[in-house]
Amino acid sequence: MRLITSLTSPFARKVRIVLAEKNLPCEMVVDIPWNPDTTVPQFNPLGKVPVLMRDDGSTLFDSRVIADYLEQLKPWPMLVPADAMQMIAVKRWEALADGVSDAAAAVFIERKRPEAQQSPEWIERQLGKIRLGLRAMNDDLALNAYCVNATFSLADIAVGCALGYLDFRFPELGWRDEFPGLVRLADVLAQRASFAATVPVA
Ligand SMILES: N[C@@H](CCC(=O)N[C@@H](CS)C(=O)NCC(=O)O)C(=O)O
Repeated sequence: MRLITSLTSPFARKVRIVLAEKNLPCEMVVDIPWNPDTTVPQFNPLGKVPVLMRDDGSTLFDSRVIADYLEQLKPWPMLVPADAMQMIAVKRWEALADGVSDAAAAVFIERKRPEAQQSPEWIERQLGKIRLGLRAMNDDLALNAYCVNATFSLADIAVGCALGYLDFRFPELGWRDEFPGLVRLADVLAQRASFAATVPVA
């Protein structure tokens, strides 16, 4: 297997962490989808990373599909619970955390445009999603050790990647000052080898 990835994408990081947690061998191919010479659209018509290339030449995207595929490929250690309702809970967390990552990535890209073309209203709308998303995650986590059923899962991976992306691109947001539950979770996750090995780098 090969993973087309960037070293900054929170979605690609999610998949890289799942691969590491499951100890699945996978070649990393770094490709920045924004570069003019990117090959990503050859493998994903949407032009986004991550893309998983299977050994039979077929490709999988996006990160949620890839994570689900890897769970089927190697169910242990289990990152998505077998129980249907717990599985839905994990996927809901993943959707929320990925939504925060989506909004953050959108702001980052918008701010790279010439200043005169940027829309402050649109940026504020995305920042609102980040703020409310963080609040919802912090409230839902409450005093629990992990997001779902006190057990490390794909939900924690998605949340950790969203928080890591905010630390990387938006340190000025200061989310750590406001959301103590998320700080506690992020600090626990940072100790895992899979998280330490995939910290975003420019
Ligand atoms: N929903 C997708 C989102 C992937 C995504 O937005 N990737 C960004 C990097 S963070 C990307 O490749 N953007 C390039 C583009 O939008 O053209 C997933 O979960 O894989």
